[in-house]
Amino acid sequence: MTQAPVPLLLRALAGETLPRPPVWFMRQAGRSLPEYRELRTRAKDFIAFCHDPQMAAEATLQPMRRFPFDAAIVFADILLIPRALGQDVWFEAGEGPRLGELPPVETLAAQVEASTARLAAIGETLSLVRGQLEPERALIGFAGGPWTVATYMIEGRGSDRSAARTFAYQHPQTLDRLLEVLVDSTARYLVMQAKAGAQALKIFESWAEGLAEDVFERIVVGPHKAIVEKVRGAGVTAPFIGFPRGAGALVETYAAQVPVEGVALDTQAPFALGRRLQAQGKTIQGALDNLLLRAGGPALDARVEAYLEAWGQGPYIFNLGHGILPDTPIEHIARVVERITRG
Ligand code: 1CP
Repeated sequence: MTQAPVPLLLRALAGETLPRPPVWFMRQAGRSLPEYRELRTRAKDFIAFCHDPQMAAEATLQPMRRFPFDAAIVFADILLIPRALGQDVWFEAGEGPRLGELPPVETLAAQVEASTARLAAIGETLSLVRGQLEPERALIGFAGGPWTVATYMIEGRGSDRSAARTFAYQHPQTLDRLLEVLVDSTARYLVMQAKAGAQALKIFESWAEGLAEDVFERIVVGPHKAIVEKVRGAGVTAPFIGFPRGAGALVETYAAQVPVEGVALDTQAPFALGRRLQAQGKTIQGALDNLLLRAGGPALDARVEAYLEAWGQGPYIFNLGHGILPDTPIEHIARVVERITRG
């Protein structure tokens, strides 16, 4: 019997430098694909879509059929957690997420155990996808970083986060307690995802920018450490990718303190910073500008070569610095993925 091949993504996260990096793209499932837009018309709304395992599995697999990506990411959203904790969440067509009033934190805390059961459909999606995905392609589960999720819960929508940051200064104890509740429910959710078939776990801290170092350590580093420790404590060995987007120089503080295997870098990350993290034993992921992917042309080709040269000598996962934009030409995606997988 021949042994199943270990997916390149998992080899990279185990610290291996490979002949070519594995590649996947944030938001690879979704609005840039016509087949996604067609599928989307069949769902009552976005939340119902995420909680329908058949449809969500189909959305997860669509980009895998079209492109030779090395990993799939489960179709879901970071805002499923606040909903599972009892705060209203809905999506306004063409605008984005909206959340109802923030319930008292202890009311949310009482829902932590129930929240995991309310997210069972995402586990079913993962099992369905794992059953259909080739063994050499990895399946990624994810959740939002507690601070990022808290910004939506506090602001009630996507925003510049100024109200949430003000809240962090004016009500530090309430914020810390809210983050604790989110750490608990997120850790349980990620354990459930790993048990259902997720082979790597990503924490999207999309709004980590603009925080002073001590605040960053308190509201980003601490909660991420706690999540990883809880998930590990539950016996899960799947590697983690942490994505403190916008953290700038504090990415190094993050990498030094959070026991994640992989650190995802955003578009501003200098080559030298990536190499330092590799030298410190982290696998890095990133960091192509999603605007450059959309723009295409010689500048895109040149930048792809530059990343391969700068980061290809250490453990590296090729990806974007933020998610694919809806109007990105499919040929641009195909061209970059072809270049990376050609080696
Ligand atoms: O109209 C539609 O079809 C919904 C658009 C959409 C999609 C396809 C939303 C609403 N979420 C998703 C899926 C999604 N969200 C995935 C699926 C897997 C993949 O990457 O292909 C993932 C990983 C997310 C994660 C997510 N949701 C993040 C973190 C990553 C990031 O982009 O920074 C955030 C911030 C969200 C919130 C959210 N959900 C949807 C939107 C439009 C937003 C952003 C709103 C804002 O700008 O504040």
